Amino acid sequence: MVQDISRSIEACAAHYGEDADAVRTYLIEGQARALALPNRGPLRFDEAGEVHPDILAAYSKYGFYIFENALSDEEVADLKADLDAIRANYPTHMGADTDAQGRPAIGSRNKAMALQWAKPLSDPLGGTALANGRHQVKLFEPKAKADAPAASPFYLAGSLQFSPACLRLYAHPGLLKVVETINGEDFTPFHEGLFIKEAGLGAAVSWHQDGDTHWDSPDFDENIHGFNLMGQIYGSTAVNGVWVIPGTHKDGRIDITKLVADAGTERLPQALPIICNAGDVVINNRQLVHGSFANTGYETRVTANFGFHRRSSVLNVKGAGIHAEAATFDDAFIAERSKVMGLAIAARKARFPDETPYSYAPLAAKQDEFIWDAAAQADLLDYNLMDLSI
Ligand SMILES: O=C(O)CCC(=O)C(=O)O
Ligand SMILES: [Fe+2]
Repeated sequence: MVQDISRSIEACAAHYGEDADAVRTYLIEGQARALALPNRGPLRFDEAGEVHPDILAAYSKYGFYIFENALSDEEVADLKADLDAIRANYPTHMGADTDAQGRPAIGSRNKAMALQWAKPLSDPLGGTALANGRHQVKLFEPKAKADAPAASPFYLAGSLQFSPACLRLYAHPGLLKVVETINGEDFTPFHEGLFIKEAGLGAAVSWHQDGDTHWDSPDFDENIHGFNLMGQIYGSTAVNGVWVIPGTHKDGRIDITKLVADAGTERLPQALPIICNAGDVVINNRQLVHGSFANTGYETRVTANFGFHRRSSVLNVKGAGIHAEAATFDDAFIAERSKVMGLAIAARKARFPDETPYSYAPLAAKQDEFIWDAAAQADLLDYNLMDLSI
């Protein structure tokens, strides 16, 4: 069952003046092309407990795959409740230290990157040098309603410290089996965050590819910059969702300015939207050309992103410095950052005691030492200073 977003498609098209018909057609046709691709379905394993080869083949071919209903209703409800608490703890305005109840606001104690704001419906990254200039073109910025705030939260980095439900999601055993299959059992963390695209406010993320360090590596391949898992808390649509160009994760670095110039429009004809219901989780290759338009529709999207790398992609590599200050990731650095996985497994076990926990090979001998409680959650403060940004 796909959400009916006809009203949002109309609302979106109405922002584009003489391009309204083109926008409407792009959204409707993109949605149809996305739903026709054979890269969605439940998490499936064969008799030996291995990830079903059809999933791996489709992921490799298209660069993304949608695990439908990967999250239980209970898990989605936990994520929504945490998100409500996070919203209630937003600073009263950008730069404020306290929330509406006078409490220290989310992010006010952090040294690391935490809550990021954007002007409603803007494209804050496109055409700028931010994130090493990876967002090459600036997207159209629709006009927000007159009563919209000057800025609204659009990204929360280091999300595992702010949300026990996100921490537990990080240890989802079926998803981690997929991670292990693609990146090896000694896989490593990358970075976690929430993309917040509130209805009528959410900013755009211009077309880009995520990787930074390994494009010219002699060992370059489709998996060298890792992938993100994208847990959908409310669902994801043609209007509010991420659009991707399938297969581009194999092509190396792409001149996006030229793609847009050749197409004569920012609505890249090769792209299609990732369409999900709440509780679906996407695996998205970081090398895919991807981006999202401003959310002019009536549905909010919040994506719980959590990414992973192959150990060989980060070990003794100097980081890109995008998600955290550039450091060289030696064994000890990676081991320290990976402790979050041990804590996440413990947190998940406490909440879902009947589930068989994931066994993370690098910590298997030490897993019992991880105890999740409020103090352990608080100790995560600024854990993302050690993100493995490549
Ligand atoms: O969620 C979005 O709108 C952008 C996602 C993205 O760029 C990413 O996950 O790397
Ligand atoms: Fe991205």
